[in-house]
Amino acid sequence: MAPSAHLKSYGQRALKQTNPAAILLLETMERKKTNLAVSVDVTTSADFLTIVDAVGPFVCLIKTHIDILEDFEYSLIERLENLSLKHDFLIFEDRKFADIGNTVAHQYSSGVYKIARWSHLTNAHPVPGPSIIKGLASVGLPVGRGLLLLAEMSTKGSLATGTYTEDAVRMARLNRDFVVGFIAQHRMDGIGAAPDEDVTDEDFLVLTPGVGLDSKGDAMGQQYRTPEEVILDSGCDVIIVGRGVYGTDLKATAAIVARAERYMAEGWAAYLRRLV
Ligand code: S5P
Repeated sequence: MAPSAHLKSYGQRALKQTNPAAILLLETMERKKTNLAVSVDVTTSADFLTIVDAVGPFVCLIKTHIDILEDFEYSLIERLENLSLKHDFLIFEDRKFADIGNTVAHQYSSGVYKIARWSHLTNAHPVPGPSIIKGLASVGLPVGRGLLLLAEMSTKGSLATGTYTEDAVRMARLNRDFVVGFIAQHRMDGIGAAPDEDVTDEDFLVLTPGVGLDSKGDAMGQQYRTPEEVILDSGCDVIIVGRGVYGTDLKATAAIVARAERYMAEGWAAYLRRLV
């Protein structure tokens, strides 16, 4: 396999990307010296905005599940965008699209959430085949958005392994303008390439959930690895941390900030160790 692009700095890698969302993300990581994304999986707008404001200084990316907010109103998006400008982070709606191209195009552009308007990155399961990328790209590409394919999952017993993962990478390779990388547990460069296929310059971003410092998993199949295992050993680019940062007491803002700082420091130290 070719020497992996991930041994270069995030800033150097930004220069080689063509998708605007991928460039913005890598530049932000370099500028803020963070590879931490926080997944703010809470159910009220007040908690959501308080946590985003608290962790904003320490993250390159905020990951949302916008549909779990019980009191969602579209005005929340403007407040989220203001925080994204205030703290200099990107937004990733973890929508996990999984339908035919025509349907996902509507789900991405329309409905209550109008995801493509505000989310720099979103993701999709490759299960329907390349048509899902075509549908999402028809909405997202003209407005500079990027897509991540779920090539692997963090959960016990995940079916996204082996040839499924390889096929996901092949699909991405054929849609390099819009697919900027993967939700995965390992680096994906060169996976599934034909022997005569030149993938030397390949540089897909790998964003990795299932990260925890104080726990190995939860009661519902989630599995955690440390930032060092994810960034240094597995060559991933971004650690995605949810409960490890926001914890169980959503009002304990000082503790949330302290945990965000800790994950940021661990993720960045692991990245510095892998740079050659
Ligand atoms: O394989 C995956 C893919 C995703 S996007 N495993 C995951 O856990 N996720 C998401 O990452 C999940 O939906 C949740 O929002 C976050 C992990 O949260 P945590 O609280 O377990 O860190």
